[in-house]
Amino acid sequence: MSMIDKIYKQVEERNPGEKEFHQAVKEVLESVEPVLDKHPEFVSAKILDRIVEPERQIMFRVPWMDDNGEVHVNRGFRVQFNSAIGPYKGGLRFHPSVYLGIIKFLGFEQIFKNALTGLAMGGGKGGSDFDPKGKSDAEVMRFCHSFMNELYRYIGPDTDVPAGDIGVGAREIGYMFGQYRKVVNRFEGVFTGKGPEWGGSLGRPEATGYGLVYFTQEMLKDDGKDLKGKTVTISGSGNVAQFALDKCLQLGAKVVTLSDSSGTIYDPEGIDRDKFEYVMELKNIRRGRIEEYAEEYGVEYVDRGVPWVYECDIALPCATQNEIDGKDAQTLVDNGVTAVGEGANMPSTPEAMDIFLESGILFGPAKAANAGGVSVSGLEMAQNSQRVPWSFEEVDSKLQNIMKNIYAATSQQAKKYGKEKNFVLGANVAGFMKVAKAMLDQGLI
Ligand code: NDP
Ligand code: 2IT
Repeated sequence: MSMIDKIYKQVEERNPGEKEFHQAVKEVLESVEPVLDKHPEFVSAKILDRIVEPERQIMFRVPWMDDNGEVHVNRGFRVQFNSAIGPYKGGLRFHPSVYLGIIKFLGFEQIFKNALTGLAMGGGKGGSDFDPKGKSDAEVMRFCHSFMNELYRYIGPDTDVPAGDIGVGAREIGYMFGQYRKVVNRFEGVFTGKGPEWGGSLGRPEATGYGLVYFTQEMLKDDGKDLKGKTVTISGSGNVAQFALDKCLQLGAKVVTLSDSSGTIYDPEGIDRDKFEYVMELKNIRRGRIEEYAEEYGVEYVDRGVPWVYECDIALPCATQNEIDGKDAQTLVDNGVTAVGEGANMPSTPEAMDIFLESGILFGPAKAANAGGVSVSGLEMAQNSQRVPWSFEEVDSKLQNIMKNIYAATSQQAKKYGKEKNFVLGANVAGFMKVAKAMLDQGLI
C-alpha cells in the first residue's frame, strides 16, 4: 500500500462517518503525492500525518429560547485546524446539515485556501446545526448570543478570527460580535464581515463573488477567451451567488439561472440590473424564496431543479458541497461549457471533477476560485490592526491583485508537475507547499 493510501485509510478509521472530510482529504493527498518525491524532508517529518489532524476541536452546547418560550438545544463547533502560518481563520456555518464532518472538511480546505491568498492566516471553521430559516430576528439574536457565550473563550484577534458562511451574514455577525465585545470588555477585530460602521471592510460582502469572477476571467484570458457576451449559469442565491451575478453583469455576461435549496429559476433573457436589485431585496430583506422571482418575471421555475441542465458557456456553482454530480458534469460538458468556477466549497463530487478535468475545459477549484472572501477578510484584519479603514477602490484593487496572484501560483504549480491546466493539482500543491514549509521550520509541535 502506498504511503498516501495508508494515511488516507487512517483518516477514514480515525474519523468514522465523516464522508465530506474524507473526500476533502483524499483530493489533497492525491494532488500532493508527486511533491513528496521532490521533498523527502516532508516525509520524514510526517507532515501529511500531522496536517490531516486538527490542532484542536471544540464542541459545545447552545441552549436558546424561541419566541413562544420553548427551549431548544443546538450543537456548536469550532475546529482550529492549522495555525502554522497565522491565526486560525475561517467562517461559521449555521445550517441543519452541520455536523463535525462538515466543519472538518471546511476547516481542512481553509488551510490551503488561506495559504494561497499570500496573507498570514491559518485554517479553521465552525458553526452549528441551528437553522436560521423561518426564525425571527429576536430568536436569531438569542441563539447568536448563546453561541458566543461559549465560543468567546477560544477566539481572539491574534488567535482565531471567525467570519460568515452559509446562514451567517451581517445580521448574525452583528449579534455575535456584540456579545463577544460585551463579555471580554474589549473592542477588537475578532470577526471579519463586520458592518462598515464598526470595523468591517468595505468590499467584504462583494469579495467572494467578485473574486470568483476575477479568477474565472484570469483562466479565460490565459486561454484567449473573455467573459463578455457569455452565458453564465449560477447556483444559489445567497451572498456568493449575488455578487458573482453583480460582477458578471458589470463585465457584460448574461446570467440565466439562480437557485436555492427548493429549486431553480431559468431566465433566458438574462437577469439584468433591475432584476438583480429585486433578488437582493427578496433574499436579503424579505428572506424569501427564489420561486418568487419566477412569479414576478413570468419565467420558468423548476421545483428541486438544478441549473446544470441549461446550456451555458460558464457555470459558477455558488450554493453548497457536492451540488454537481457526475451526471450534471457530463450534461454541462455535452452542452458545451468552456469554464467552471467553484464559488461554493467542494461543489463538485469527485466524479464530476474527473469529468471536468478529462474533458479539458477550464476548471477553477474552490480553494483558489473562492479565496477572494477570506482574502478581503485578511485585509479587514489589517485595517483593524491599523485602526484605519480603506476605500472600496483600494480593497477591490488589492482583491484583483490577489486573485491574479492565486491564478499565477496555481497555474505555475500545475505546469511544474507536468499537468498544465490541472488547477486542482496546482492549487493544492501551491497551498500545501507554504504550510508544509512553515510546519517543517517550526519543528514537531
Ligand atoms: P448563503 O447562506 O448566503 O447562501 C447559500 C445559498 O446556497 C442559498 O441560496 C441556499 O439556499 C443555497 N444552499 C445552501 N445549502 C444548500 C443545500 N444543501 N442545497 C441546495 N442549496 C443550498 O451562503 P454563502 O453564499 O455565503 O455561501 C455559499 C457557498 O459559498 C458555501 O459553500 C460557502 O461555504 C461558500 N463560500 C462562502 C464564502 C463567503 O464569504 N460567504 C467564502 C467562500 C466560500 P437556501 O436559502 O434554500 O438554503
Ligand atoms: O469558505 C470561506 O472561505 C469563507 N466562508 C470565508 C472565511 C473568512 O474568514 O472570511
